Amino acid sequence: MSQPVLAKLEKLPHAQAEGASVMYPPRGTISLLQELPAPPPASLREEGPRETRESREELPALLGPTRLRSFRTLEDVTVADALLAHLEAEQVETVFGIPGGNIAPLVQALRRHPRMRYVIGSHEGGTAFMADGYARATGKLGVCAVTAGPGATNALTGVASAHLDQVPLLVISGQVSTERFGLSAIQESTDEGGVNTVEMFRHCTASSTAIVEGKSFPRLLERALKVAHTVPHGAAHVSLPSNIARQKLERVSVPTAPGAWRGTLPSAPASEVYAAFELLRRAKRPLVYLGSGAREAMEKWGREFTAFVHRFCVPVATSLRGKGLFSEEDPLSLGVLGIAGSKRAEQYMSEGVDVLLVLGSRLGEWATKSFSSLFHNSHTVIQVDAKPSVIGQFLQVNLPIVADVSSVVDGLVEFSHGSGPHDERQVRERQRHLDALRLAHRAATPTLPEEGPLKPQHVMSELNPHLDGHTDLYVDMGNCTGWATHCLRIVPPARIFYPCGLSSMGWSVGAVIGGKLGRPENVAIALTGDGSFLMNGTELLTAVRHRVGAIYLVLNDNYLGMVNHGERAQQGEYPLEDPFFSLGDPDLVRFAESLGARAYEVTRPGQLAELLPRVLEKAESERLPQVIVARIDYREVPPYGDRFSAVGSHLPDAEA
Ligand SMILES: Cc1ncc(C[n+]2csc(CCOP(=O)(O)OP(=O)(O)O)c2C)c(N)n1
Ligand SMILES: [Mg+2]
Repeated sequence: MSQPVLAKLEKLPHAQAEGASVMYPPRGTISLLQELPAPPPASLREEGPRETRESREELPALLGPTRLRSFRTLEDVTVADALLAHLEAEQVETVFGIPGGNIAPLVQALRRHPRMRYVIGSHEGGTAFMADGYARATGKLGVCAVTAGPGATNALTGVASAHLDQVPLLVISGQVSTERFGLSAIQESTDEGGVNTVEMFRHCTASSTAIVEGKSFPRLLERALKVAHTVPHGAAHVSLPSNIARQKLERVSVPTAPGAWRGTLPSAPASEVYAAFELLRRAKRPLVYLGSGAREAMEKWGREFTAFVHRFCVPVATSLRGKGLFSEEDPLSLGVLGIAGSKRAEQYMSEGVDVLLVLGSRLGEWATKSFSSLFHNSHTVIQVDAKPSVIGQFLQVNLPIVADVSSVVDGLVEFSHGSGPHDERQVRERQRHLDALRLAHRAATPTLPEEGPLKPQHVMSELNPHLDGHTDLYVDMGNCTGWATHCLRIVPPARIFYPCGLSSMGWSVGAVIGGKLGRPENVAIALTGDGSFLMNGTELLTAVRHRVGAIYLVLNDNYLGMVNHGERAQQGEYPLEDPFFSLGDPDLVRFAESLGARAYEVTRPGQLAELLPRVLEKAESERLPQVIVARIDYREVPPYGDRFSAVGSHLPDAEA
């Protein structure tokens, strides 16, 4: 915060940063007034509960970038209504899930709500994926509301997936009425009966809480929201018994704007950023490695960061989940370093790196090419992460920085304004080397045959020119993960998202719906395999019912291809054609059409390039899901490298 703003703040004796009983500065001292909080939902007005404002006529003021949080008091509302008022303050307009008796009061409240919609999916797992996609596309909270028992157990995979990918998600699961606890009521989800869903979610969320009476509800809900939003983001679960959801609250205080806990991560100490800057500036063979934890930083400082690395000629690689955070068309981009990553990133790394700056990557298996010894060629390692426990988990780190990644990027940029490269000649040499590396790899890239069977590489090269501007690509788990990572060149603001934390198949099929609903102005494309598509493909119906113009590109090889290839690489016993991993060759075009989607098939090189412009246009004009089934050559294997042989094997020797 700048000094003038601080000084201004200090002069206002009654101003507090946050709190329910904020005292506001006297009228006239502040020129900028915060906009009025939203009016109460029509349903609340109709039903009669009264709303009062805790604030005076004077509303909280804007002080530079600092906004005081304000609250309104709802009177005589149900817990379910209060919950929605909280979500509205978080600017959530869509909740995903499937109804059931034990979540009915919340679903009814959603149905009555004038500004929020409840998107009912086909399977709770799919709806949790939708909430995940919604959160990724919008940066807001993803919310999923499911019933007790099977609703919760079905949602589990999607919730775990979001949590492991650090996506802010709230899952509210229904629960039988508290007076029925211990009676083996239908779908009771406690220790005394059924599956204890609070315990179940505890293992795959950052917090899992049972609400057992109305008064503590706002506090517990707010706590769950804080946990989901605190960096690293994650999932939070709240179990809401039906009688508590219906309980009337005489008075409840509800915020009118998103929680103030966002963006409150500690900034890196200037001395540490300076050390990182000097190490990079003096390095002979530096490398910046961006993980998904650098997403916010790149969205904020991407342009400045690009200017910074160009000034010092520092090459940039990304993890798979960080793909596209730095333009892959930039001459300093080495692409993805990791499983199915780029050969030139690998080569640069194998020649030795004297300073490796890791921004927002925990360096897990995807990111390190199955814990490749390549990474041990780095002399000095700087790792920046908001979460201390991930620092140093794979590499010994010489300069650990526990802080907001944005603050480090911002700091590096700031320091660069005061000084140039340490050794201009060294920089020019590096530039020449990187140019040569790029040209050599370009020359070594095989050209694709124009005739013959459609290969996944054709699909990628025909898709790539359409991933421009505001396109969000949701990549599933399967061979599409490898193909997208290896072949696509992502240039921001286009974005690519993966479900690598849990690595669950079927994620993209739901995520693309949530993403498109959250950001309708963006083009939303799911890249998936036929097995994954079959897992969650009934969600097409959800997209049709809600007029979601999501695009699906299905790599149809009629196999659980990644597993088929992997088993073959490890065992070598069965041919790829063995029916053991095949999918029975269903007609995916007719399947998609039967659910109301538009569907197309491509079987030859060139067809996708011709079809895509029409499909992109139709997705927007018809607002219906568009499914392109690409019948690909099942024999093509993405360049997974050691991953196939590493499954179940020992770790590579660190000294190797
Ligand atoms: C929910 C889930 N089940 C099983 C797996 C293991 N698995 C990883 S990829 C894969 C095959 C995916 O098949 P498909 O979607 O057809 O993609 P392909 O690899 O054939 O392109 C399987 C079974 C998984 N990752 N997630
Ligand atoms: Mg397949």
